[in-house]
Amino acid sequence: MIWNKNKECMSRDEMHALQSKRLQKLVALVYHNVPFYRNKMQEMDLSPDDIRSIDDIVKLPFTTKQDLRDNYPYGLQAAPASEIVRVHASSGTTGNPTIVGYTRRDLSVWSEVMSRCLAAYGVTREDTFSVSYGYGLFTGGLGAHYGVENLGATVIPASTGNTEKHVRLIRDLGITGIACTPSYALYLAETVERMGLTKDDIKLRIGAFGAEPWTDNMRKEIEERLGLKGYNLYGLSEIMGPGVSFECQEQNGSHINEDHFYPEIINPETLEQLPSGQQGELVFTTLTKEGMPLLRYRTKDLCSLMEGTCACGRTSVRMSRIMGRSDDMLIIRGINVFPSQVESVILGMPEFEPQYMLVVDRQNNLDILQVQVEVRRDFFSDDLGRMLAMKKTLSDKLKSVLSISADIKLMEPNSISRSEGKSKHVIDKRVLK
Ligand code: ADP
Ligand code: K
Ligand code: ZN
Repeated sequence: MIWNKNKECMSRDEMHALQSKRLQKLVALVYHNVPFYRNKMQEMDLSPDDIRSIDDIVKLPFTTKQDLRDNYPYGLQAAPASEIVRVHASSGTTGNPTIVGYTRRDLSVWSEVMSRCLAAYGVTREDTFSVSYGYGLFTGGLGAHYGVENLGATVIPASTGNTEKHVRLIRDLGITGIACTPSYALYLAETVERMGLTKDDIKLRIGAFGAEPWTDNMRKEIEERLGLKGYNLYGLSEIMGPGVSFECQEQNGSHINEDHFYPEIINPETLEQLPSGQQGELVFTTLTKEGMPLLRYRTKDLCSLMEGTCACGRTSVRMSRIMGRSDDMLIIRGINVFPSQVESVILGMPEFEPQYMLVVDRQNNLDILQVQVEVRRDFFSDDLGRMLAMKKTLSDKLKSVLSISADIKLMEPNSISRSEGKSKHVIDKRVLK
């Protein structure tokens, strides 16, 4: 089903005109309300009048996560505080999280685009839909939640954790749809089997999977074991949250809600726009956002764009799967983790050498993060209690910075190898089959 035929099946000419009109309005807005953008444009000798169509977007400055960090917390906000009705946060590279404020209209756009995704997956008002992304500061939980409500299906705000209880709810309430990370879906399948149930005991038929990269093999396995059809759901907090793009029944690329989020692919080295079909870094401009609109935000996600009308009837540009990142961000249980966050915690504790290694693995379909760190010679002791206390302090600090638990392995000085190729602080053993 197509939620908003008007927008989703627009002719390319109409879309071009709509995007052009919206970009002009956006540029005028940020020029007047956001000193960061006004300064950047003035430095480039650019005035809002220079932007006449969406094709002029290449003249505009880029925005990076570092810019968000430098302007923490509200420096890039374009709407006055009285207009902001909700705030979400996602991980920053170090220290400060990224803060995103939404106006009432932003929230209604978000629900609209999420409803488009769900309708494309085949969700209807008859469905009971479990949202198993984390609720709270992350955009996953609440973002999907209001999309389900807006569509008119019944939402079960299950969030994450307590998987056995969740499985019982899935069975007892006849839950038909679920939004979660693909790795959590595999863990759920395992839990169903461990509880002595089969896919015939549950009624799940639709899965909305995202927040981390996954493959067609994972899709096949999840579909097989849970007896559902799994669709990709992509998004990021800076741009909105989940709902930026979605797979339709064709499962051939994810349709971008491009009347709201304008996509470009650039070469991450030269920053030049690349033609359709080529792989590079995905960049988004938020065409309608009021709270924190962004010009040409560099997602660091690597993928390609596909043009042409889809067999489903939608005319929007599609994006391929995310093939990797152009930075060192790791996604662990759907949560973004930067090695620099771990580094800053370790540098802040005199007990440790500035030597560490992150070892990421997937056991029983759950991501595991181990942090290996060298203890300074003068802090190394036979006193087990002291060593355990040191471990606990580090573990607590990491948990509060990363929002996920890490298993700490204390190492002797000089035991961590100093050069392991490109990202010498990360060993990622997860194989995306
Ligand atoms: P979310 O809660 O939607 O995951 P975050 O801002 O925490 O939002 O993380 C966004 C990042 O997560 C994206 O830039 C991308 O790297 C990754 N991501 C989100 N959805 C997908 C997806 N469907 N496939 C691959 N990676 C994804
Ligand atoms: K994520
Ligand atoms: Zn389609």
